[in-house]
Amino acid sequence: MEEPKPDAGPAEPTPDAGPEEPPPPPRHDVVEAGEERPGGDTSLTPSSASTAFKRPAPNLTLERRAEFFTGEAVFEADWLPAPNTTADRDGLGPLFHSISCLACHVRNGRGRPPEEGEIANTLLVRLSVPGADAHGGPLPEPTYGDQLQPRGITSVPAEGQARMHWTEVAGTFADGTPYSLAAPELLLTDLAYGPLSPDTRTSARVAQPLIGLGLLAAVPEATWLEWADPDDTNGDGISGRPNRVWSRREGRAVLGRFGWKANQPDLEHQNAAALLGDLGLTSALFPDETCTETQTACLAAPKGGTPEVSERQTRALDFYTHLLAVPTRERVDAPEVLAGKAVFHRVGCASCHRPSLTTGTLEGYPELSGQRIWPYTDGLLHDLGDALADGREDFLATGREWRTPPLWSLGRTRLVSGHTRLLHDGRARSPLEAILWHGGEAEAAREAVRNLTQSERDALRAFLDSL
Ligand code: HEC
Ligand code: HEC
Ligand SMILES: [Ca+2]
Ligand SMILES: [Ca+2]
Ligand SMILES: [Ca+2]
Repeated sequence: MEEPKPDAGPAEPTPDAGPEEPPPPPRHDVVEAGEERPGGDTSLTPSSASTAFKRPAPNLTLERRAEFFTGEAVFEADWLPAPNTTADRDGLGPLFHSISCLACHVRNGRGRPPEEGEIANTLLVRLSVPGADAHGGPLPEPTYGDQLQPRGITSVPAEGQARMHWTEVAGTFADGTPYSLAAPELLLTDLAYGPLSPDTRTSARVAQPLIGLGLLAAVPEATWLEWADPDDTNGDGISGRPNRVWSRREGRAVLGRFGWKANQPDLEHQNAAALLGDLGLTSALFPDETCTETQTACLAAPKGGTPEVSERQTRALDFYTHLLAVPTRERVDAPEVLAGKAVFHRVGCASCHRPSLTTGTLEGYPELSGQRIWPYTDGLLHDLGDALADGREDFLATGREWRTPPLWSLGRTRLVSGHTRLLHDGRARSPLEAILWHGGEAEAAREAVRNLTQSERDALRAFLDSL
């Protein structure tokens, strides 16, 4: 079967044109047009490494830049419990995780898991029990709801704390070089509302980097779906399935695009869900606090308005999260980087981490429309095996499936976030460790990496660092 490929411009190599006419093998050790600007016209060369994820897209007009900074103020605001004299900043909690969005998405980068003995800070825990709600979503745990909130306002006990116990697991590359992976075990302690339901499913997830998200929102659904191969009809061991999740706004199931399991349909839902679950702030889309029936102090606590976050504020926040510039790449033409790019393609990373595509049009966002972008994702869910499984279903995503995360700006993780932790729960300490955790559909790619020589591994690392 012919492998579908969106956006087949002349510069795009043809991966598979069917048995009749075998095309010349595509070359990946050369610079491709535009790849140094992964966000198309929203790309920006950052002037400072630590603010690289905080810049507005350079193709915004001056007026729209002002709206961006209004949204930034909402994103960075420290919220306060109600009632408070600063009425446009109150309503925090009663149960919450952080007092601002920025507290988890530090410098708009990624969170990290707790070290041994620490409590989780920029990692959160989703909870559910088997079954599905009326819209096919996870069924909240009866007492603690769908997320563990580790903090409460004065009169309301925090739900509990998330910690991790780490075990080193030794392995070796085929050339005999040893490596070690840190395997996490999630521990929920200090549970203030009694035991969790015995069949509770948990999913520990770190905060994701926030660049380029509007571009991903602007990718036509058909582009992602062309890459889906749920029954692996082309027999390459890689399936790829879309998630379908509930849109409150549209009142129907739509393609899931955001979150580690593609569990949110769009940035508007993602942001409003974060306001509620992470900060305890109600908005038009999520008007009810997270308190469950048994959390009486939570139910009795004062509110900061109906809803607590105004439409003006959510609109600005949504604007902001759509239009964060994607940093430009460096060293795209360095020989080692190009050698690593060839390895990336040869071992099959690009089957899921699809290098490039073109956005469609997103209403209200001309800056994001028609852009050739290089996110290195197919936007689809993949079974990555037992070791990474959380065993928790999230709409159509099984307990073994995760959405292929974009890899753009991967190499900036340390300078932006101050650490190099990767994967949904931050267990990997480097890109190479992230690869070594891959299993399931990515097992062949992982084994191919285990069989690389030291210099090929170095080249692959140089390529990933150059993104
Ligand atoms: C407790 C830490 C925490 C706080 C606070 C937080 N987030 Fe997040 N954020 C996360 C995690 C974890 C995810 C991944 C969620 C998932 O997979 O279900 C995420 C995902 C996102 C995404 C989607 C990214 C992607 O690539 O799909 C956006 C957008 C986002 N958050 C915006 C916000 C906004 C806006 C706020 C403030 C209202 C906020 N976040 C507050 C932890 C946090
Ligand atoms: C079958 C699809 C698939 C293949 C093949 C694949 N990946 Fe992944 N990759 C994923 C998924 C899904 C995740 C997220 C897993 C998780 O968080 O538990 C991921 C995560 C990653 C991450 C961490 C990203 C982050 O934001 O934390 C890196 C780095 C990565 N992959 C690189 C590679 C490289 C390099 C290769 C080739 C050797 C490769 N992947 C092959 C699907 C794939
Ligand atoms: Ca509230
Ligand atoms: Ca809760
Ligand atoms: Ca396939």
